[in-house]
Amino acid sequence: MELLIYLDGKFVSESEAKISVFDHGFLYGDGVFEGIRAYDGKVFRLREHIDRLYDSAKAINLEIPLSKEEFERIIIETLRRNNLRDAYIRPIVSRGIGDLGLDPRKCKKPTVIVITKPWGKLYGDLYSKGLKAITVAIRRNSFDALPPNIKSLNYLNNVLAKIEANVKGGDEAIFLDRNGYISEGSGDNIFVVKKSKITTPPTINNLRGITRDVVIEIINRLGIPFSEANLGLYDLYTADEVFVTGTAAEVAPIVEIDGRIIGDGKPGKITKRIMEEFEKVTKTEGTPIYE
Ligand code: PXG
Repeated sequence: MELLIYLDGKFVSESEAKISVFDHGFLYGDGVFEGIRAYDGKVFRLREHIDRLYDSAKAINLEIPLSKEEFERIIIETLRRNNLRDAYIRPIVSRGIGDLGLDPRKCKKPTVIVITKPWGKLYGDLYSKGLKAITVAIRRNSFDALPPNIKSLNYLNNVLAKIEANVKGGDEAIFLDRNGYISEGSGDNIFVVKKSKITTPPTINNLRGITRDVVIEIINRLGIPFSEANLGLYDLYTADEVFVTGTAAEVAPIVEIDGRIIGDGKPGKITKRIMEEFEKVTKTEGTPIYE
């Protein structure tokens, strides 16, 4: 059975879910998106993702033609129509159909899409073994050019990082910003543990992840010393533990960076504790799909 996709007010099958070649989302990456998860029949941090979607749209001067409540209802309805309980949810809002020119004023109506798919673990057995990461030569988009805080359809910067990691044999890429500060992974935020203290970069040079926020809540609840601070390569290479966080990645341990073994080369104690707590939170919280 084909999955049903929400496309501009209708539910259509995957093979019918097509957009125009004149859609500026396709022509210029002019649009915004989100990546959301449902765990066991509940959508995790739905309102936070919707808020970020609308903030991304605001930042690119795109007005989403739906209220936040309507958007949430569409997401729930798409999951119901596909009978999903554990799912990846991808809302997309593009500038819409326009002309070949850049001018967004030619686009009269944003295109609204919601894709939902069954989903399990991103990294399989790497959650117990740990991931090998590499820092990439390509720098993270700068906040004064294309702010990484906008979750836009323009993900070429991230795709280039992923390609570099693939070529160099890493499971995940780590970006530096143009000043050489640690930024984030290709699709996740990064945390460093040193002497039982946890640090993550401030969000000027990375996307403020919803998972990042959840993990900071967990860290504070566990009473582990925490700060946001700029980090360099030295801090990564000499860390006791490193982990990344994201909707797709969840909380994933990094055990090697650029050939340096992190800690004892196995997922660290604090990382494992946070992974356990994160799993508990995703199991208990969320907006119910079938009530
Ligand atoms: N940084 C970037 C650049 C991201 O794209 C995160 C951090 C983590 O944010 P959340 O809110 O998810 O904790 C993301 C989001 C994928 C994939 O297939 C991953 C993301 C987005 C789209 C696809 O791995 N991560």
